This record gives sequence, structure tokens and C-alpha cells, in this order.
Amino acid sequence: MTDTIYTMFAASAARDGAKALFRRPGRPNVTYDEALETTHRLAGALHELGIRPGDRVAVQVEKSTEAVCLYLATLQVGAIFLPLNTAYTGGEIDYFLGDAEPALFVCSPGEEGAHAHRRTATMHVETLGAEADGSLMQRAERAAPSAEVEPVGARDAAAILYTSGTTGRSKGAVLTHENLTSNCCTLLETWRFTQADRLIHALPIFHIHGLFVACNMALAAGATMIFLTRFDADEVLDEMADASVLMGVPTFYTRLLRSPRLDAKVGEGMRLFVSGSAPLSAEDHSQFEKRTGHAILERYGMTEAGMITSNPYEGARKPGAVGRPLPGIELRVTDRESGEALTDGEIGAVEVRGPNVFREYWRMPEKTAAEFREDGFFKTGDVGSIDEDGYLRIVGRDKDLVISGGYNVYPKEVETLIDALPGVEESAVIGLPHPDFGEAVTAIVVPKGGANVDERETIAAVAGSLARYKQPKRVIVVDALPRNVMGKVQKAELRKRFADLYAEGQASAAQ
Ligand code: MLC
Ligand code: AMP
Repeated sequence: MTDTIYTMFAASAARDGAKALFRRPGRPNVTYDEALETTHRLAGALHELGIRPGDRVAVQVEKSTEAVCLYLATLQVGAIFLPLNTAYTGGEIDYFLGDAEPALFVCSPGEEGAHAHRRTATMHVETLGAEADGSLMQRAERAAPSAEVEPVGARDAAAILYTSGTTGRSKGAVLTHENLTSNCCTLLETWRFTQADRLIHALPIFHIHGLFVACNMALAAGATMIFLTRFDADEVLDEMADASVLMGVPTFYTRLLRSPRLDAKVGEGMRLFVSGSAPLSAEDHSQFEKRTGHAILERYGMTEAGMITSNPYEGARKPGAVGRPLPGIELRVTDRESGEALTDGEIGAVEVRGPNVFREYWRMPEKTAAEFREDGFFKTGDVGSIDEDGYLRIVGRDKDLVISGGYNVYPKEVETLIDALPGVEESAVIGLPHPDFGEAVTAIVVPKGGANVDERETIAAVAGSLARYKQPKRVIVVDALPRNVMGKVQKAELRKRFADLYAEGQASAAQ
């Protein structure tokens, strides 16, 4: 039978069931045995609800240990886990549920009323809260626990994660069991991660960083997670005394560096700090090393391909570089026009091939085909070059994408909403350097002749349709957008013109 993250977790529980899987400040620990028991109860509830192998289980809930168990139970019964960012609003949820057609949608207690109109004859709606509350947990308490494991194939789908597109609709990246387990095993080895580790987990669990890197590694290794509901610099610094590893987005490190408490003493017992999901500035890298004696290990990945490259565990961790391809993963940089492979040092499109690369976009064969080369390499949409030591440097993106605090925002989605507002002629949404979020979503708006476009009103007008992190932090009104001879808006020019908008000390309306 193919190994899955569930079977790897069950093996960890069999090795040492009394060990703490989750340590939660101010709350009792959850052991491997207890987590296995909850997982089996949830599997029983999924059976009772008639969830079949291949069914989608969509989940939009607060971070909790039970939510991790629901992920494991979904894999155990051979269904497909579909996590959704808790920040997504009504319109966004409508799209994901309509596209994925899940057999079960799990939301937070109290939210089921708001989702009542989404209930269909083929979709159950259940709730799961952060205090082990909600209808799904009640059902799990009553149901007969199930230890039965549905046999699955390596290429069967384990999860679908939605990623927005440069144009039009979001795409559901279908990740297989092999994608998850191969990447997990590779990372365990590369980062020397074992059952002795105590991982500070402060990331959300609805994206690959928090779920498929952090949780999967801990579950498979039999390690302990210090499970924090969200990132708080003081709390993370407190927990370092009893931890060995931290995984975070660059904003975590920017915020830790702001704390006067960050020094060599506080990080003494730690062995590894990992950063990814967005570029870590060379400045933060070197400041962190100066203050703590630890060189942050930067790695690079994406929803469609899990982790792709990593700086070495032993050896030079270069600031501004994301390291070499992980073992078993091929990476190349190609000419963006011709697709020809480039020689080292030249800048081009980053392409990847390996067991980590997703199977397809859910029900979008043309989109899938368009993103792969004939020889099976996936076009990441990132632009980079490989240096003399074989390290990749990401220098930009072909895709029109803003990464704010580790969350991706596709400008098109925001522009479409702003353009539809009365009084707006057109808009361009760009990412500008931001001292906390790395990049901040910013709308540059051209009013219709004579119309008055107000910053706060514009933000308020799109707020109902966009997750908070996608909403512009600022709206700048201009007479016209710069265009090239082909009529294409020159976003690079706008980024240059407004580069200092969020520089510390600058006043702002909506920061
Ligand atoms: C919160 N806000 C954000 C934001 N996060 N705005 C822009 N970008 C973000 N990322 C909003 C809040 O709603 C709030 O608005 C205001 O900004 C200030 O919030 P905060 O309290 O400072 O935010 P906080 O809760 O501390 O969250 C910041 C954060 C969080 C950086 C800790 O965003 C986070 O955990 N990001 C991690 C994202 C992640 O896991 N990415 C991995 C994707 S996988 P208001 O108006 O309500 O006050 C991937 C692949 C890979 O990319 O390689 O890993
Ligand atoms: P997502 O689609 O949310 O998985 O985001 C993936 C994108 O995040 C990648 O295609 C990159 O553009 C970006 N990314 C992830 N890690 C890094 C990194 N270490 N440096 C620069 N960009 C990164």
C-alpha cells in the first residue's frame, strides 16, 4: 500500500503514542495517541456522512489541533482535503465550492447560517471550532471510531489547493499522495528533522507552508509541534526556550528583528530557522545572524510544486539566494521567449520537474497543458538565475503577482472590482515595498472625467468581495496610467514612481 501522510503519522503514533504531538501554551498537550483517537473518530464521522474516496472535503475553520486531525482523517478515508483561507469572503467561497463540488463543507460554528444558501443536495455543511466544538466534533464523539485505511495510489489526489491566476479564475492545484510524501521525506533528510525536534508552529494551516511543510514534517518524524494560533513575536520568543526549529514567512523575521528581546541567548537552544513563501531581504538575513548567531535557511517553493530548492543545512546559506534543487528534483532556467535552457548566470524562466510537481489543475486540462513543457517541466512563473555554486536566485516574477506577508494576491482580481466602481476609468494594482509585509497591495486609479475617487470609500467598496489581505492598503489617484507602445500598462514604471510610499515615517490613510 502506498504511504500517505496519514500512514506516516499513524506509524509515529505506533512508535511513541504517549509523546506530545501538540504543545499548546496554557492548554493541555495532545499526545500522538490522543490525536490518532480524534482522527479515527473524525474518520468515523466522515463514513457516517457518506464521504467516499475521491470526494472533496472543503474546510474553512480556525487553526486547531482538531483541524489537523480532520486533514489526517480525510486522507485516511481516501478523500481529498481542500483547505480554505479563513479570510476568504462570500464571493470567493461561492467560487471554490461551485468549482470543487465538495461532498462536505466544514466551517466555523456560528457561520453555518451564513452558508445556509450554499447547502446543496450533494453537500453536507458541518462546523468545527477552535475549542473542539461544533457539529462535526459532536458527530465524531457519537460515531464509531474507524481505524480502517482506504488504500490509495501514489498518483491519487490527496489535496486541492486553490491558487489565483494572472487572468480570470482561480485554479485548484491537485496534489497527489506522492507529491506530499516525497517532498516531506526529502525535507526531513535535508533539514535533519527528527522526532527530537520541537517545532514552533505559528503559520496558518490552510496553505502549503503551514500544512504541507510544517505539519507534515512533524507528523511524519514523530516530532512535537508548539502549536500557536497565530504569529506573535513575543510569544514566539517565549517559546524558543523550549524549541528547536521555527518555520516562517519573512514577515515573522522582520517582526522578530523589531523586538529588543531577540539576541543570541533567546535563540540558544534553537538549531534551525527556516524562511520561505516570499523573498527574505539580505538585510534581515544578515541582521538576524548578527543578533542571534543563526543564519536563516531560506528555501523556495510554491503550491503546485511543494518545496523546490533549499539553502544547505551544512554549508553556505547565502542571503538573497534560495539554494539548490532538493534531491530528486530537477530545475532549469530557460529563455523566456524560446524556451531554450540557459547557461549558468543568465536570467530566465524557472522550470521544475520531479515527484513534487502537482498532477493537474482541477477540471482545467487546457490550463494544465499550458503550464507544462512537452518534457514534463512545469513553468513556475518565477524569474531567476543560477549562480556559480548552483544556487538559484529569484530575481522577479513573470506572473503579475503581489506577495504580501506570504499571501499571494493577483492584481487582476482586485483591478476587476475597482474598475467596476462608478467613477473609475481604470486601475492598476501593484505591490510596493512595505516594511512589515514585504510588499503591500496598492491601487493606482484613474477617475472617469470629473469624478472624485476617495481612498477610503474605494477600499470600503471592495472590502465585501475580497479577503482582507487582498484589499489595497493605499489607493493613489492619477490622471493616466503609463503605457508602452503596445498600449500595455507599465507596472514597473508605477512601482518605481511610488517606491517610497510605505517607507517608514511616511503618512498614510489606510495602512
Ligand atoms: C494580515 N493582514 C494582512 C496580512 N495579514 N495584510 C496584508 N498582508 C498580509 N499577509 C491585515 C490584517 O487583516 C489587519 O487588517 C492588518 O493587516 C494588520 O494585521 P496584523 O495583526 O498585523 O496581521 P497578523 O495577524 O499578525 O498577520 C500577519 C502575518 C500573517 C504575516 C503573521 O499574514 C501570516 O501568518 N502570513 C503567513 C502566510 C502564509 O502562511 N503563507 C504561506 C503560503 S504557501 P485590519 O484592517 O483588520 O487591522 C506559499 C508557498 C511557499 O507561499 O513557498 O511556502
Ligand atoms: P504560492 O502560489 O502561494 O504557493 O506562492 C508561490 C510563490 O511564492 C512562488 O512562485 C514564488 O514567487 C514565491 N516564493 C516562495 N518562496 C520564495 C522565496 N524564498 N523567495 C522568493 N519568492 C518565493
